[in-house]
Amino acid sequence: MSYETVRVETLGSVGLVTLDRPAARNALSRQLIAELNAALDGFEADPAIGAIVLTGSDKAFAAGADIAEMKGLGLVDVFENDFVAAWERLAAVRKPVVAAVAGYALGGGCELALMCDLVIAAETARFGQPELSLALIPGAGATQRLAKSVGKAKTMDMVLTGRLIDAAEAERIGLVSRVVPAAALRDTALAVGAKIAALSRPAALMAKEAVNRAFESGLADGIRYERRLFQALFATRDKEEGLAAFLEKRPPRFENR
Ligand code: CO8
Repeated sequence: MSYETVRVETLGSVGLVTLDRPAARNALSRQLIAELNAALDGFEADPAIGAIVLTGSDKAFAAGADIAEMKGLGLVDVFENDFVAAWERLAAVRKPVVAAVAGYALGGGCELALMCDLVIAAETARFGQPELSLALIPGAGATQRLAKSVGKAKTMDMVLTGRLIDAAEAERIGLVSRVVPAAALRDTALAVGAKIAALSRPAALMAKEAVNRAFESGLADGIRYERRLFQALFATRDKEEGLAAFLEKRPPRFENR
């Protein structure tokens, strides 16, 4: 597949997708989302890939849904083709996904970051949900995912006032995992991806699935789910290898089995 709005690279065991529509600050057009999804499908299916990094440019991770594309669409148009549904592909990726955010992550751009498992932000990152200024509301999950990750007070502030928050505030409120200098963003995210990709694959996927369960279920249900996945890992060879390597004071050699 040839791509026009994203760049797709394989760096060892890490798949890197770079959003690449500089003239529109990486606004998330239908074409861009389709190409992003194709890249994600490819990395999901590739057994050599253990983690995915999603990034944008120095200026913008993504400035949100493509406003020009939405102009002129009516309710029946967006309802009939279930506009926004295609965006959820990212949230369904089973391999761990690291977002590396520099510059603006606004509207749907902030929502894409929220679908990733870890968000690493450059000091230049700015997060915001400015949809109300367009007489819209967030449509790709922010009212739910943002509220679950940072709570009601900050979510209402971001959604109702459209205030942009900087990287330091984003880290303080738990929207991002780490903040690094802009020059170190790509290397840090790739190193995090490589570290995750070197783990036992079934254990990494089950860990992601178990943490995500916390956002979908009550505590007792989530704890039971975690316990079953934890127990399931006793069926893998990697579990024996991981424990043996620790006891023998050597690095593990995982087979992803
Ligand atoms: N859509 C389309 N084009 C855009 C977008 C966008 N979201 N953002 C920027 N552009 C375009 C501009 O129109 C401009 O084009 P041109 O050069 O042809 O005039 C070009 O990108 C550069 O933009 P600026 O000159 O404004 O660049 P600045 O660096 O001065 O500012 C900003 C950058 C702050 C990012 C500014 O462009 C901006 O505020 N953009 C809009 C942000 C916004 O409102 N985002 C929310 C969109 S709505 C949304 O995301 C809802 C998601 C719902 C779910 C998904 C539905 C599918």
